[in-house]
Amino acid sequence: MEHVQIIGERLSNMPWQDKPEPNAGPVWRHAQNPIIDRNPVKGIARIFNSAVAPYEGRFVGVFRAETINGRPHLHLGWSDDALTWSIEEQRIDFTDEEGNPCHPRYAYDPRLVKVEDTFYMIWCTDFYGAAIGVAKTEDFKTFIRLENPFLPFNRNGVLFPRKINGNFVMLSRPSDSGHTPFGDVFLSESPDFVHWGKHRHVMSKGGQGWWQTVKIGGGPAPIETTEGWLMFYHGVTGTCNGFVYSMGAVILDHDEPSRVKYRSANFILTPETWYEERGFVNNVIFPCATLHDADTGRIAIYYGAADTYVGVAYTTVKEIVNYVIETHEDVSDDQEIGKI
Ligand code: BMA
Repeated sequence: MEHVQIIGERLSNMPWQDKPEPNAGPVWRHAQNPIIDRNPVKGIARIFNSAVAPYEGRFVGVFRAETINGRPHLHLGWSDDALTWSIEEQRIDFTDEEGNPCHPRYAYDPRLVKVEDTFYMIWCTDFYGAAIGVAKTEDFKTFIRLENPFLPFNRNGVLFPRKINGNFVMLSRPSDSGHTPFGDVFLSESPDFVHWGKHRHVMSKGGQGWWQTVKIGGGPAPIETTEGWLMFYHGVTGTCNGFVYSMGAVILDHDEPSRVKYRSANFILTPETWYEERGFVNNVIFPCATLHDADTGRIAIYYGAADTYVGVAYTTVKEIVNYVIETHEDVSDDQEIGKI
């Protein structure tokens, strides 16, 4: 696939480092990782599993901040280079659609996705148990919570960056309210961001390898490419010492994204460095966002490391799409439309 390209905007000021050695895998780490260390801001013990986006020439982030009483909330941050972040001490102030204060009791694993002129935040919220919360903003000053899209229990809500066939499309991973020892990725559509339906199964845990046998969950918003929707996701295996979270990559069909076109049989990043192997929860790589440049095909992946740090890893659209195609495996009925 010599000519695969990102369909989207240019982003020449995104962070970038060349592949350190030609034989390295398809994804390589930022040499100065982690980019966010412990105790980054007064009152916040750890920041990880967070989302970033370009905004008005610089970068904005929605950060999962574990406060010093252990409860996670969402904090805004700003950066000129998307590597050094200034994170606000106060958590994001949400209101409902009538302007009344409407704070989530907790909030974690945010995604931040621009569709048309609006930024949507999607996170795991408390809705009589773990469920998906959503909010919108146009200026990063006012944040309006919208109706929770799905019933509990659910996590890993990931919005596509444009409507498909006229509808918003959101991935999710039905779960339990605890540490969920199961889980596949599903998709739902909405014409108005209120009514969600046309639910489809997208992809199953499993495959020949052992790295994604327990559960999988969507990661950053899918990237539109000439080969389909490129999505990074997390895959989880169980060991004597608990779960291990690795990163995988999949390409979904352009018009019917519940169909998997190609899915790598291998993880593309697994805990290997001190900041991924050792932290509040050992052995976790949890991708939540990308920055990418349609001109060069460069992709920077933002991931939480060991539920403690934020790391960045790089690839190019050509490198990763070719890798996924070359290492493709059929898993279960992934290639079906997912309606039974
Ligand atoms: C998941 C989520 C993530 C976390 C992961 C590993 O269930 O809670 O926020 O990174 O577990 O602890």
